[in-house]
Amino acid sequence: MATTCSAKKNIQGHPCFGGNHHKNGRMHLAVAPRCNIKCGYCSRRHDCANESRPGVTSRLLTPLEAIAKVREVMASEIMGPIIKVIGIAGPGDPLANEETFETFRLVGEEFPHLIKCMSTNGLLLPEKIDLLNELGLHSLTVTLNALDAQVGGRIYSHINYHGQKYTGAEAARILIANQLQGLKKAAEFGMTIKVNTVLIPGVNDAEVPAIAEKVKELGAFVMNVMPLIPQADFAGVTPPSPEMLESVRTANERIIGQFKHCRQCRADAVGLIGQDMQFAKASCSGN
Ligand code: CLF
Ligand code: SF4
Repeated sequence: MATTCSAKKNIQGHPCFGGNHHKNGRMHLAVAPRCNIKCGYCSRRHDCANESRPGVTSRLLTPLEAIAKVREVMASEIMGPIIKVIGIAGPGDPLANEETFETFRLVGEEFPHLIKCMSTNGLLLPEKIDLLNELGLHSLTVTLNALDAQVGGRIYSHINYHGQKYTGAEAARILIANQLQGLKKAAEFGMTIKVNTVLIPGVNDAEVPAIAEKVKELGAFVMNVMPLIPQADFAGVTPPSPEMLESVRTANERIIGQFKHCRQCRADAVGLIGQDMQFAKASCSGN
């Protein structure tokens, strides 16, 4: 039986959770290629389209390559003092890849002072949250785009769950239930939680206030409403205008804090948010 109600884990300075993002940076390790769901805005050519930009490709790392890269970056005079967070955010879903856990283990052993952060679609969160807690995960992002399974069914074409493929609203029902259950457990473990919601005009915009209320109630700390990047099934959808995004965030702010500095960064981003040393592709997966 898992223990609950742990002390809050220290994420002071985390640039995606209110820390100084002009001073503190993060390093993403692209160790997680596989995904277990299909979001309508995800183009497999670009993988985790939650936060990808088209036309870029990634270089995957094994856990041993990843820890070697952390060593290299932390030894750098310029980057070493900047990096406060090690994140795993794709290019697929971190929880669908065993490499994620091995990588966090290696990072925790060698760099215990760094904040460990992960972003997921949440499908496997209830069954993996104990392991993430044992590995010392500090902060967690869950990408949650709907509470209503009918709306979710328009966003997720299918999920692969315990060897079964589910489609439409049935798939969304399972996914949403697991996201909420996993989020609640993560909060009980003292993790600091952000919820990413991809704003898809005409599909889930009406859901956003209810998502904000629900995740706040379950223990989330902040919400990141992200504009749709139109591609794949949603290639024909007009993304939200900056004004629409701003008004949704402002309305949401009355319910839960809003993170507004997201740059929809890549699975192998290194450095300050928006000023990365290198680019390859999607991150903060769905992740
Ligand atoms: Fe990376 Fe995501 Fe952790 Fe940040 S990113 S796993 S919470 S350390 Fe940050 Fe990048 Fe936006 Fe993500 S700016 S895409 S919100
Ligand atoms: Fe793509 Fe991420 Fe959704 Fe998986 S969770 S389908 S990688 S956007």
